[in-house]
Amino acid sequence: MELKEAQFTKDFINEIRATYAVDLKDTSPMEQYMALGHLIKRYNGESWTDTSRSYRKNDVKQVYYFSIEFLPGRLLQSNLLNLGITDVVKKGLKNLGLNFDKIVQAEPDPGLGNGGLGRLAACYMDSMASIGMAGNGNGIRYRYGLFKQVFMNGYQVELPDDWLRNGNAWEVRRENRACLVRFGGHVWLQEQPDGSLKPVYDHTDDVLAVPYDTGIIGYHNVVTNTLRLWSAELPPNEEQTYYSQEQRDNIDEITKVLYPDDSNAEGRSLRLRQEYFFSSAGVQSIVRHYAANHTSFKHFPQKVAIHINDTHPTLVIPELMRILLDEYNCSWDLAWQITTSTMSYTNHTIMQEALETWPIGMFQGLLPRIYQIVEEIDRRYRAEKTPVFGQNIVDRTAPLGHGQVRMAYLAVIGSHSVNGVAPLHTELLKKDVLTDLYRIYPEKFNNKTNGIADRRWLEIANQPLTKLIDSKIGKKWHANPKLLQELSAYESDEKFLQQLAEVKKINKRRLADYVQSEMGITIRTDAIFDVQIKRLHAYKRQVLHMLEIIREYLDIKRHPEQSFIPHVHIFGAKAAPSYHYAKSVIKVINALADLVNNDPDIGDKLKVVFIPNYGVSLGELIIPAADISEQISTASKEASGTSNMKLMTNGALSLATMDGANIDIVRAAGKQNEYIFGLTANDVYGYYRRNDYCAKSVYENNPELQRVVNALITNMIPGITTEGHEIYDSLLKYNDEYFVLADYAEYVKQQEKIAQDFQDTMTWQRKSLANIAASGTFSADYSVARYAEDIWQVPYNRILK
Ligand code: 26M
Repeated sequence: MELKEAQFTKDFINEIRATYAVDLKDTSPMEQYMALGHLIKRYNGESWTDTSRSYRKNDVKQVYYFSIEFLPGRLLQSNLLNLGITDVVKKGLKNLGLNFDKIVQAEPDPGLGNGGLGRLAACYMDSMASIGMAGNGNGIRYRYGLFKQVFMNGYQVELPDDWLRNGNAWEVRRENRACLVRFGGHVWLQEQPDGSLKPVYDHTDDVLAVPYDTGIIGYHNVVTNTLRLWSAELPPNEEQTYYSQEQRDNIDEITKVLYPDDSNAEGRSLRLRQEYFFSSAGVQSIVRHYAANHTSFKHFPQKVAIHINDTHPTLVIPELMRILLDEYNCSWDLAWQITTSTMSYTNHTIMQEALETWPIGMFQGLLPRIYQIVEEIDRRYRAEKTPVFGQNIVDRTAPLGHGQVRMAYLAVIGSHSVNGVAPLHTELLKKDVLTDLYRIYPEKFNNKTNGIADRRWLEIANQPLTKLIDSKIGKKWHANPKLLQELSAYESDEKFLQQLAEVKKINKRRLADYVQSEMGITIRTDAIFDVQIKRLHAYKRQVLHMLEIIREYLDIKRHPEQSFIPHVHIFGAKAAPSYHYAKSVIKVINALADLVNNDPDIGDKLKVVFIPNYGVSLGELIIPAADISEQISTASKEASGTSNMKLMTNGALSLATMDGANIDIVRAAGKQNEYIFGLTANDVYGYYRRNDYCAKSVYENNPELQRVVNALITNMIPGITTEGHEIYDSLLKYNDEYFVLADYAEYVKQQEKIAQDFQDTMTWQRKSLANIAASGTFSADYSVARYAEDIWQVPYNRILK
């Protein structure tokens, strides 16, 4: 948009006066931020209205991306960037004597997601708007986001994330678009005068779903799409219904807090209520909007695509069926045809314990009408498929089985497309996790490799690097990130490689300052910054990284005279509050950090920094400073990973297993530019098949490994008696479920190679450059364009091949 500095300054001062009734000099950064947010929202209002109007006028097909999590990060800088007014606003604020960075930091970072799944949804929202696609988000407006993590005596403690405390500058409450969502009660089918059956409800608990919309601004293209998040409230009280405190609490509870577990489908009924709540409200509002502009539902799938981000929103399938059957009198066959043509599903995990199932009793009690519909889906599925495929496979794959509603199976059966998030992951879905359903519906399965919002992760997070890149290849890559490839031309330009090294130094300095001021730890910026940032999970193997630190520590202690390339090991990771083992790993890493960081024999050769409360904002600080990107999951377990892509685009070299999208990163950047080690997915499946992995014999045959692992139980690390034993036992007593010991030796070899290679700055920066240049292909712009072409069948208007 066009904006003159004088205009901006005037508007901003007016905004401050009108909102806070004080002079600018008496406002806090939070107030300045809120005023700026409101102003930008207002500036963009017209474009938001115009976008909606033009979609309606041209009857453009809409995508609705349903996700129980959205992790957008702070929006101020991203909105300024996409509107093209960053410089004007920065200059204006500076001339008013204000500190832009402080204003940016005052924005709360909405933690409405756990990790990869929620962040992916947010990256896709940005890209859909940026490539000019009619894509809307649909989710939950949690009153409290993911807990704030603090460490007390090295243990994780969870504090509430009261992110709405000062209001939310970007959202618009739209009470006039609210919907009623029904839970519980009784339902029976009553014959109508025309012979049809209509459900009649009795004693239901109704909840009002109120939408809060946030404009998602496209990059330099005047498109503003909508992210709609639903909040649960008391229904309007026309009949003066009395609500007991318990009833009020039950309603309040639905959108109060995000479930902090991203690995275990716990099966709590509140979670099921959350899932139906936003699925139902979202589908109701889609249908209402559609019906206001169309007379027949026959062409609904030509105008609407609904995407199911992991199984949590799967109830959109029976919910759309319900509305078509009960409210629009469609026949079952027509409703089913419309529904399956509309729905598509992405699977994000192959971990068995994350597959959602609900006990039938709970499901039926909470959602009686939806259950009837699921039963009918199940009955018809069995009737249709058994004659063709036989009883056994149909029993194994039907939506209902073993007393459970099986959400992933329902999602596959009710969708026309099922995709994994990296090529290996998609193959594993076909061969393992969903293999029976793949036999029945081979045509539905396809791959869509994840992508990231590189404008956020490079342009905003790493301005020094962006400037340097722009100075060489111009700015066209901002809208077409594959053009980063043009940087390859500079691989022998030593001056450029030197500049690249200097940029990295600047970013390391920025992180070092944060670590100094927040944690009181001094780190040297000429050390290798070895970074592992992701949720804490056994399969992600933070323990392997921890063993490496013990090895380095012992090494320095035994050979103090030997030269040692300085290392800083940086962790960021939240553990699910109920995940005992993960919390023990945090405690041990923190105890190890205390030991190492305070040992005078170690000095500044080795530092361990576990930065508390990792999230999007800290990612923006840490990622640009990384030399090494630890992507060390057990092969076959990480569906894709996306921090691997963010670190790559910021010039970090991957220390990685051949898992998830690491495989594709290696292919894109070249094996010589990464550090690859460990079992392959095939090796891992081989062990499963033969059942012959023996962690103990790996341990017994490697004396160095023994010394390192023994450090967990020999009081070398003060204060971790039980936690050290737990990890030790997971490796030796319980035979090392994630093959940590199997991969140890090769991992260490690569760590040694890294220490060697790091000393040759030119060669190192050349590898770094190769990663940056090849990273454009992992832009979410392309991922979303592939979804648009292959799955959603919707147009977009930026050319992306
Ligand atoms: C389920 C039930 C109850 C409570 C919480 C959940 C739940 C929440 C989040 C389950 C899984 C959740 O997220 C899984 C996730 O983040 N998966 C990651 O998705 C990324 C994007 O595709 C991939 O890159 C990661 O490899 C994958 O682990």
